[in-house]
Amino acid sequence: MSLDVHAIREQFPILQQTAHGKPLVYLDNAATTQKPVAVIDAVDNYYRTQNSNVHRGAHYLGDLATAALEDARLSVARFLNAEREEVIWTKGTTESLNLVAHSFGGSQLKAGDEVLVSTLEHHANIVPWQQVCERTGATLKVIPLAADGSLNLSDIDNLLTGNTKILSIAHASNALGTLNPVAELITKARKVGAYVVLDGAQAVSHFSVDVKALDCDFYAFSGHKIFGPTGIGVLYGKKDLLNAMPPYQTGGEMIETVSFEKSTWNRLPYKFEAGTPHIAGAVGLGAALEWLMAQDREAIWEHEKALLAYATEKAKAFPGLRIIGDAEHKVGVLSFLIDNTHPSDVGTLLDQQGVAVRTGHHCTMPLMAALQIPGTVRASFAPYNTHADVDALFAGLEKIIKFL
Ligand code: 7TS
Repeated sequence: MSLDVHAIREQFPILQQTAHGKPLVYLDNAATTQKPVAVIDAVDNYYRTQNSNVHRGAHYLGDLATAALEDARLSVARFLNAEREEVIWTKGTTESLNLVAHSFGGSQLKAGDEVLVSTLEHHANIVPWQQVCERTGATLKVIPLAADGSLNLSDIDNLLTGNTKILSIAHASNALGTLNPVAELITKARKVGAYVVLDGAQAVSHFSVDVKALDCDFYAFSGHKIFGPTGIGVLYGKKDLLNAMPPYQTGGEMIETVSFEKSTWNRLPYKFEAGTPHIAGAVGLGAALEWLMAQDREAIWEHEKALLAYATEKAKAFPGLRIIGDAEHKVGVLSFLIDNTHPSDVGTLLDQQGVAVRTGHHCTMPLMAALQIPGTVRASFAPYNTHADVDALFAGLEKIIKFL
């Protein structure tokens, strides 16, 4: 069944507006996605009818808010095929990865150990590991890049060794769209006894992810990149690992008992949720995941692949355009450069025509260095994008070429 894109678009009110007097063409979905009415209404309803603090059992509204927060957690658990207590609320992928790096990495790593990441990681999956390696004496190692923007795995058996304690890798690349062979990498990591962390920020909105089938140890994603609110995200972790880890942040909610001599920790998942959580955000994310799970996800994946293939074909025919990252397996991201133009100029001129893309290094400076480019222009697709959006992008580029 093909996707009814028109029916999907109607559920995203923001797409109906204009930008600089032109119909809005939103192609910056890798930065953040737009929100369907189901999410906007869930957040609105939460503040209108349920708002209270949670887990205090104090009164009627407190019970409603707690139930809403915990129902949202159940939605995440169902979405990832995880257990309820394996779902930790965070601010987003960045905080999720910091939590794993500092709590798990910080307690596991010692001098001589290695953490393996890849060249195409977002800074959020590099810098926390760098910090923890510095603190523990472990070494950060890097999987190199192949010419097409996929990972060069020719030397993987020398990189992933008995010294590798943690492999932390993007499920899909934000800058290039490359879909990494995570199943194969997890199998290899298991053989040397390494733990696996997946940065799912650019994966979960595109296709279904089953953490049990993948058998990863940790999985991180952000609400705002999957049709939910900003400021809320998820860390999935295997229960036995989470139980053995020290808390990341301390304070209210995450404790069992506190005295001036000693404090003890709450059970999972609360041990990792110090302070009042972003309740409305979690409710919105729960609604976003329920909305997405009610869609035909296979059809969404096929639709996005078709958009990418259409855009790639147009890009290849466009004079002076160089695609950056043309791996065989990709999510709907088209990164490119145009001869004799600067990415930010292209972005600004596209914006004037109502077309939203992102330009720059996309928080992947080591990747840009490896590619020897300062940045790219990036168009990234969501289920509500159409072939007409791709046409608008290329019509915009035609005008820019004439102008520049
Ligand atoms: N990991 C990946 C793969 C990402 O794409 C991003 C955000 C992050 C981590 C961090 O997520 P956050 O929600 O905590 O900020 N990527 C982008 C992007 O490509 N453009 O803007 C944000």
